[in-house]
Amino acid sequence: MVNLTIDKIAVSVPEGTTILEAAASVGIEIPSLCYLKDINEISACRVCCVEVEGEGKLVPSCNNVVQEGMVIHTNTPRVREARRTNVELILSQHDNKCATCVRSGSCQLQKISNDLGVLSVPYKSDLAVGKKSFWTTTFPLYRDINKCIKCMRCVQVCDKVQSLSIWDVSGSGSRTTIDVSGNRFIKEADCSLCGQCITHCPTGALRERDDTAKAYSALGAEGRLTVVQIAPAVRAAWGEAFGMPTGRATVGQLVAALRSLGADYVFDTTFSADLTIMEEGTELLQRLNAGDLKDQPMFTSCCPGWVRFLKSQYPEMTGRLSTAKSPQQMFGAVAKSWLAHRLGIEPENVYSISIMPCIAKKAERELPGMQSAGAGSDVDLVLTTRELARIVRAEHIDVEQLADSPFDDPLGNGSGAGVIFGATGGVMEAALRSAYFLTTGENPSADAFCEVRAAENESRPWREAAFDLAGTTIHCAVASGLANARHLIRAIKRREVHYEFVEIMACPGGCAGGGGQPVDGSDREKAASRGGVLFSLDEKAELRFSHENPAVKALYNEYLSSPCSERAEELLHCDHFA
Ligand code: HC0
Ligand code: SF4
Repeated sequence: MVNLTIDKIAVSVPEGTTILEAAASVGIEIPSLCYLKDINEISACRVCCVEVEGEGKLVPSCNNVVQEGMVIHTNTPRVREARRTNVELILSQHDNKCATCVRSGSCQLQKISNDLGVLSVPYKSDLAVGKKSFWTTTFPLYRDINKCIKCMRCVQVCDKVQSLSIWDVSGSGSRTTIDVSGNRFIKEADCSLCGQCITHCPTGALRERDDTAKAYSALGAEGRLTVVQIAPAVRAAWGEAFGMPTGRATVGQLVAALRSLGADYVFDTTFSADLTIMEEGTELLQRLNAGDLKDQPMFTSCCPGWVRFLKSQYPEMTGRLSTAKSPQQMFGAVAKSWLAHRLGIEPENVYSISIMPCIAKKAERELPGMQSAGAGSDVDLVLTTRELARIVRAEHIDVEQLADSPFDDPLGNGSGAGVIFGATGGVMEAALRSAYFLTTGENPSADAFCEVRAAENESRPWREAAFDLAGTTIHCAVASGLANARHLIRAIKRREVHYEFVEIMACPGGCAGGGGQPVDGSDREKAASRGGVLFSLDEKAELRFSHENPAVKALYNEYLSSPCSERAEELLHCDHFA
């Protein structure tokens, strides 16, 4: 252990600990703008500088490790002055229009400026001008060069966590900025649209395409039925956007908010997650029986960030994806067919909106084959959790005061198995619960497969487990984060490992950590705690098996006849090569 003093407090920490971490261990928060633990420890912003007795110069605390006997001061006049100058210089190259910024209130630059009492910037404003400074693209990810503070977080997250290296430094001197690597347009780069660069950006330089205006006009439209679906992971996180702790705001309150915004029906994506299990589980057993999984596994296909990744990085493996559409898309197809039929309305008069923790879902709705109900796109509009929160705020809805409202029937019925889709390992677990039933005719214990839930400190960057289904062993693997997925795919291709069924989610922790989820500017990774909320909702659910969902059964009885039937294939499956 190393012993030192920070702000007159005696501290003892393991060797190799940074000054910033040592201070945090005794509750002293050193501000920073660029630091991300293990991902970006480059002291680019110099905001985390501290004074070390005996050293002439200030030192950045994020990448300097503690030494025995050090005496450190984290907040002296000299430190504050240096931080202030650094922040003022950053502000001189930043578009400081907080009133119209999507990150106002959760921006780390805004917070540090306020904390330091910066009321004016003494340096000449030097913003980028010219055509490269404004993106006019309709791509679901949007970048504002004049809000970029060159902290390098997006570069490092995309590189280290997602292995895609979409961003890079461009220009030099005072014109240094971050741009799409290789001088490409973002549409041409292989961006998975995971949105991790957005959630790790300390300012408003990166954000999703704003589709809230379309939502306002849809929610207010006469003569059309507005049908909203809520994704599993949204329920764990949406209250965070209103300063509430993870899991505090309930999904019932979200349903109530959507009703007061003008939604005609509010349904649950967990319904179609259960439907996905029926279709994907049946496909798995068919492929298993046909000998198709002898060499390579079947991959889950419900995460559109992962599907984009596989198609761009390993196109030769596209055929390994399940043909089952994602729950979002199955929901849209069912809403504009079976639901419209039951309600006696024309499918064209249904407008379907989904609330997703995800950016890639905005692109998924536009893919070929996602118009299968014959009434335009099966899903008309996708809003992220953050966009929904903006609408709720604009409508002055007091979230804490909302009373729970139930989902509508029949597409509001979902099982606990559907809820855990939103956490890494959840799709696999839900699928195994029903695959067990489909092969043995009996239900397993609902927790029989919880081994596939991600655990920390794995020796490999993915989790594996094997289960016996009526005498056949199914080898499974689960990965989240695309760099982890890449490791897994390489091992599969090199035949170092063999699995029949593999679940992959693009975002670390699964949709709970999705790129469309709220950001609070704290740098705390919330995927695990949000996932915990989803697993506990499943534990408390009356219905824990997808195949027991009464609405799913009714859909098969009245409309589809059976999983993977001709009609089910038409509506609920897709051709990934299209
Ligand atoms: Fe997910 Fe989904 S679990 S991808 O993360 O499968 O976005 O929450 O909605 O579609 O259900 C996201 C979350 C979904 C879908 C579901 C799947
Ligand atoms: Fe990289 Fe994901 Fe951002 Fe695309 S959305 S640039 S893949 S981090």
